Amino acid sequence: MTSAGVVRNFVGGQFVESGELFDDINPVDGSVAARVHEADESIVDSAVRAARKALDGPWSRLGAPQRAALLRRIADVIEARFDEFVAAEVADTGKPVSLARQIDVARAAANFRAFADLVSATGLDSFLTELPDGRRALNYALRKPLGVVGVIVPWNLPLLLLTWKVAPALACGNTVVVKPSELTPATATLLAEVITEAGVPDGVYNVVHGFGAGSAGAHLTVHPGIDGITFTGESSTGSTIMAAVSPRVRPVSFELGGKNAAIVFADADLKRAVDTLTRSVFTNTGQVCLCTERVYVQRPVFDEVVAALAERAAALRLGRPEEAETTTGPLISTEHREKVLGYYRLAEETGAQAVVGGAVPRLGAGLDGGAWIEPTLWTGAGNDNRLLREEIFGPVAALVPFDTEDEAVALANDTSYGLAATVLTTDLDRGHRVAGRMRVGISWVNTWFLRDLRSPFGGSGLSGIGREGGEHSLHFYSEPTNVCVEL
Ligand code: NAD
Ligand code: 6OD
Repeated sequence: MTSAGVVRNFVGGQFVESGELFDDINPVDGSVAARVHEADESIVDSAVRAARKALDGPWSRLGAPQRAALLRRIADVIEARFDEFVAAEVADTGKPVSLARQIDVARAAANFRAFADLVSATGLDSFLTELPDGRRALNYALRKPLGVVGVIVPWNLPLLLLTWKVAPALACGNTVVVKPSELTPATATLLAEVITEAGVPDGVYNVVHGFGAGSAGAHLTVHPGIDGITFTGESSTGSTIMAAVSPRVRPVSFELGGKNAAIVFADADLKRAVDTLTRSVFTNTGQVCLCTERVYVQRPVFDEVVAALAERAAALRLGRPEEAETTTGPLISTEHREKVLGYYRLAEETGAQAVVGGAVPRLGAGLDGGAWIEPTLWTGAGNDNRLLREEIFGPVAALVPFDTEDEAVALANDTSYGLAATVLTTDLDRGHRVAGRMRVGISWVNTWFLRDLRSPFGGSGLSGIGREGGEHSLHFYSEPTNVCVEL
């Protein structure tokens, strides 16, 4: 697939070229990681047709235990080719090798195993019906796949987010056409080799490359052969996709943007709180939808938390992904850096103080063509400042003092997003109470991004529609048919 740095589409079990190629840029130094074949309308159409044919072919005759066995085999092959996946993910994103190993690729294998286990163990409703007139019936539900599912995913955790959707879709017997981000096409394509090697029939997993509007993404969303769309990305893109599928009334599952808050109470274990914030603000250079960008700190410990977090931010090591001491990679692209730098300028214009960072670092050694940016913390901005209202998606947070629990809850909930929150306290009653009052899909207490793949995942408000994870994924990727047998 990526031989000689060329990335192709994957349709009906074959790698497919097109007339148009675009560059896949390595954000570490701006070099070209690969040349990518962009899928035009006819390639997208052939991918959807291949998926439809596979849906009605031998794949449809496999039961859940057989599909689960294939999913486990996929996980085994990912692990056997672990280093290839790490290298591909790192070349596309510039993230530290350690991060790609611990989060991205490890979770890809875990996603396939989790949904193999789940689909093997989960039943559906059955009722013995006894009507007042004496008739009796057995009602039971069969799980049917949704059909051909379009899977559109972003660049920040490319393989993790792709497999989070592909694994349950295949577990439920669907076929998929996936559209990875134009910025990170490699691991979705490598997965095509793995899926074939694991013995999954041709056409079950297809990959089309390209951009959104006017390209593969948009072609997929308007294709009449698509039975549902699962999407992770920006809220505004979710809105465009919803409009594109609405004439055909297809189901959508959306995991969208966030403007996540952390609340630090004065009774928190401050060392643990600062450790947690260091992860929640700066992991993956702040490019995780769950990352904290607003930190509300109770006034008696405000200065101490600001100083300690600034010290941790200053100690982050920006550098080449393969160097052991590197903690922090570049942003995904220089275009994205322009957007993030717009907020650095906004901070200056609105009188917010950068207690650390605030600029583009000069790293030298061939890295200056990359998308590097300094991890940055601001004070002196309030909830009315766009710094605290808009998703920035960089290694940044604004810290704001508060006095009472009610005030902290009101500040944290004062947003149009609703993805995740983190509550830091040693008072467990308060932890449960405040976590439950957060208007979000995921509320953590004294931790961040600790995941159980059986639990519901998704967002409220602008952060999404629906929940995936565990049985919630099975609900989206399948449709129950009720059978009623009079006894
Ligand atoms: P994006 O919305 O720009 O792109 C995501 C995907 O959609 C890409 O594959 C892109 O090519 C495609 N796309 C863009 N326009 C399209 C269109 N008109 N039709 C069809 N497809 C289209 O998002 P991004 O910049 O790649 O990713 C960052 C965003 O993703 C952030 O907002 C982040 O919060 C969000 N995100 C959310 C979650 C979550 O679970 N809630 C997880 C990761 C990222
Ligand atoms: O952990 C997951 O399952 C998940 N969907 C994480 C999303 C992270 C956002 O960037």
